[in-house]
Amino acid sequence: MKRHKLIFLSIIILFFFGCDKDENNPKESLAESFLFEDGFETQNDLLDELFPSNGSRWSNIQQTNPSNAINEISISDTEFNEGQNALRVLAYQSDSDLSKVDIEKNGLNIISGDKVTIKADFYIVGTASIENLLLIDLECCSCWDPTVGDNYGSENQCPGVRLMMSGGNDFLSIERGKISGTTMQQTNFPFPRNQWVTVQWEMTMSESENGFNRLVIDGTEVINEVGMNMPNAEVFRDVFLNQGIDFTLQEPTFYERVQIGATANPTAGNIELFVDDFSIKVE
Ligand SMILES: [Ca+2]
Repeated sequence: MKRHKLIFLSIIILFFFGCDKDENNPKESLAESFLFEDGFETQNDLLDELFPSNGSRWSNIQQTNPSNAINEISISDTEFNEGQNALRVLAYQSDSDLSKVDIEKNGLNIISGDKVTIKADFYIVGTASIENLLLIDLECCSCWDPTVGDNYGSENQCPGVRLMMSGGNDFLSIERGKISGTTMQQTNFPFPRNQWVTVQWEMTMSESENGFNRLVIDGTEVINEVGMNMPNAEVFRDVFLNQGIDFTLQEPTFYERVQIGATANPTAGNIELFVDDFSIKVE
């Protein structure tokens, strides 16, 4: 009897594994996937509602004010693209301090090989040049070498990839400076202003050149390039060695947080923008 049961069990196990093998990518079907979605909906238009104590929504606000103004972040009930609310940010022009105001979700665990899709709607007010404005940052602060500290400038201590306006004005591009990569640029599709625009950023994560990077604006693919999109231990070691600094990228290397809003405003003016219908999917 026992032996029969074992054989029966084995057949069942084989059957299930067999099913997995029949799929195109058995690894993908077994891997845990992560999805965080937030449309900035609230009961009373209060920013606090985005930070419930159970951690199910956002983690915190990142805000750096220029010396003579205070940036703003709030819930809008007049401009939105989904539901009845959106996030509004107003980042004043930078001076000696780099002006920022954005919202952050942390606790992510994005590693090499993961397929990441970040999607959000933006409404950027005005038609002035917004060259160098940063909208989304994906970062790993935990991978920074703690013994190096801020000798290299505190601004760079969270390596990662970002979406940045480029090409002389408002051509949204994939910026990789903080991982010592070049910017993946496009100058075919200016960012529409004073209207809602859907941005989709897809990546297959890699610390080598075989990473995948795709950017879609309002359904138009503007970037589709292979290339590194995670910090590479060897690259970091070499870059820092050039400055006489001994740097060890911390392992395991993973992106732990995403920020969205005016994650930095190095433009020549004040930036008012709205964000709605955010999602990040990790497969
Ligand atoms: Ca909404």
